[in-house]
Amino acid sequence: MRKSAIRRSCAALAAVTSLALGLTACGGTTKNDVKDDSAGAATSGKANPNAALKKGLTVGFLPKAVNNPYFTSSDNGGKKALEELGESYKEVGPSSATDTSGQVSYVNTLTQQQVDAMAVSAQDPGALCTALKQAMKNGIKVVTYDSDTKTDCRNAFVSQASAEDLGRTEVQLLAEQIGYKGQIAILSAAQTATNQNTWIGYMKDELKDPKYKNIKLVKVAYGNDDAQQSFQQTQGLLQQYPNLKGIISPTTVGIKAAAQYLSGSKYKGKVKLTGLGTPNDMRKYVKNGTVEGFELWDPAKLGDLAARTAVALSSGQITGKEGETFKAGDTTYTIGKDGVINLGKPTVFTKDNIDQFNF
Ligand code: RAM
Repeated sequence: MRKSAIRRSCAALAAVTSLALGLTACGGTTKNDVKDDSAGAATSGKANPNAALKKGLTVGFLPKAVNNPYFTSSDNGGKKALEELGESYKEVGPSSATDTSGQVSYVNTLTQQQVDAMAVSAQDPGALCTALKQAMKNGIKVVTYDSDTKTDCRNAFVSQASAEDLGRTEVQLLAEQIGYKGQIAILSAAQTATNQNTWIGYMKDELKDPKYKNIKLVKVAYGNDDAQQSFQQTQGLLQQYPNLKGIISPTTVGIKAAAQYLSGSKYKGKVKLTGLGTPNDMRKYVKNGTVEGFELWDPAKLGDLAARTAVALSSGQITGKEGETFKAGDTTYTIGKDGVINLGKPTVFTKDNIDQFNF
């Protein structure tokens, strides 16, 4: 039991009984007391940038969905970093990106297992809050990565890139490809996904610029990060809007399924497609003329930074406040507003550079 949990149950115990056994146990020093006290700066709310990184920590990764290859890459990046630092890694998570209650149960599981920190990609911004707050009360550090929750429900958010940049550049990429004219649609992931919804917000804002006055966003469809549903949604978009000129799919599962549909249809090369995809998934569609350009960050680097952030938090080097700095690998990161840490700039992939990437 963690120190705070011990304190709570001791208070309850003291209130109802004066059982000598219980009080002795509460007054004693347990292994976990020592462990939590050594967090020092972190528990007292002040960062100690010179604190040594602890070893032997357990960090649990909880992606949106475990069977999404994007998260296999990101979480493997986290695993590698943790092994290098002398920590333990575990991964739990639902198999569907729309199983929000499943994600809540996995947060509770990690809390019960007394992990030192968890890295979570939230399917829904609010749904995990109660469970994540309970985890933090138990002394567990909570990092969101890839898709955030509310700011008070985690210690820090490791963001793949500036959300604003991602949203705006996807519109810019598609606008150029369709000659700034025609109907466009968005094929997103789950309707509740924080990351996709934030990017879509910036896409809509970008489209307000007069240079896009001849472009009309006709629909936002949701493929739920499921290959079959995304494929069917793409098919449905083209049935409903036969004059559609382009699609933005800001999800690796969505863009791959949309490319697969377009590439086997009469729309190949005519309906433009961009968004966020992995070079390995998209290579053949770039080479066969279905897709001109799309973007992404390296998911393994995102997982690596999430893991190192979790360890820095658990070691008391940072607490998640704006302005704190810490070293992850060779790079020094500064925590920004609302506890956000940015990995860096995404890469745009085209036929000219795609073969240089293998993820
Ligand atoms: C999917 C997931 C993930 C997102 C990527 C781009 O794999 O929705 O959250 O960041 O696409």
